[in-house]
Amino acid sequence: MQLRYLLTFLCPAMLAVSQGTNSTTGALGDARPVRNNPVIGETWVASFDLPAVLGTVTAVASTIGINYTVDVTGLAVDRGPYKYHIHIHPVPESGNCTDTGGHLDSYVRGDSPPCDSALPQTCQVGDLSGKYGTVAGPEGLKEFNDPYTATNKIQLGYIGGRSIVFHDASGGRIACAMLEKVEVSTS
Ligand SMILES: *[C@@H]1O[C@H](CO)[C@@H](O)[C@H](O)[C@H]1NC(C)=O
Ligand SMILES: *[C@@H]1O[C@H](CO)[C@@H](O)[C@H](O)[C@H]1NC(C)=O
Ligand SMILES: *[C@@H]1O[C@H](CO)[C@@H](O)[C@H](O)[C@H]1NC(C)=O
Ligand SMILES: [Cu+2]
Repeated sequence: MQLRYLLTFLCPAMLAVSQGTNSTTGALGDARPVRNNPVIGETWVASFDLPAVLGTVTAVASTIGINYTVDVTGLAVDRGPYKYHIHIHPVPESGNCTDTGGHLDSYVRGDSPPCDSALPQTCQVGDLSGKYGTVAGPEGLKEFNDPYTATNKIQLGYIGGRSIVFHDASGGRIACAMLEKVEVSTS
């Protein structure tokens, strides 16, 4: 009798809690905006030199997160739309994009459900095309601010040692390049 009472009391309450929970939020919560990049304007670049993806993805440290410019060409229109992400590992000597590992997922939300671009804070931090749109080809041109990635090492969304990977419509990793800090010459 007591147990039965407990269950009828608890179940609606649990249901209410689970409905209120945002199912796409990561285990560590929603991504939080980065406001402590050490040098505003610090620039990182991933350079793509294949005919199928030629150009750059540039990341500039901003007061909140990072400003990105995607500027590539060569994308075959019949293989698009193309996704592009920050993956967690560097590109190996061999150039094999498989070795760049999975998406930068600092808040541990997993690949599914897919990113809802209306709620970018709930997406995988590295899912740039999910948050800001795919590119169709032959050019891929995008400019956006992503509040959740960082040039500050202590931040979950730190981009150092990561790679940018382009995927065709089938999901294949057609090109990858490391994000590298642009050293400013002082001469
Ligand atoms: C998901 O979380 C965001 C805040 O991060 C909130 O704005 C949105 O309403 C939530 N969605 C649902 C279905 O609870
Ligand atoms: C980043 O972009 C915003 C506009 O989206 C701009 O106001 C800001 O100055 C840019 N930051 C840098 C460091 O370029
Ligand atoms: C890339 O690496 C993966 C996993 O190690 C392997 O299965 C695949 O054959 C490699 N691709 C090439 C082109 O070497
Ligand atoms: Cu990817």
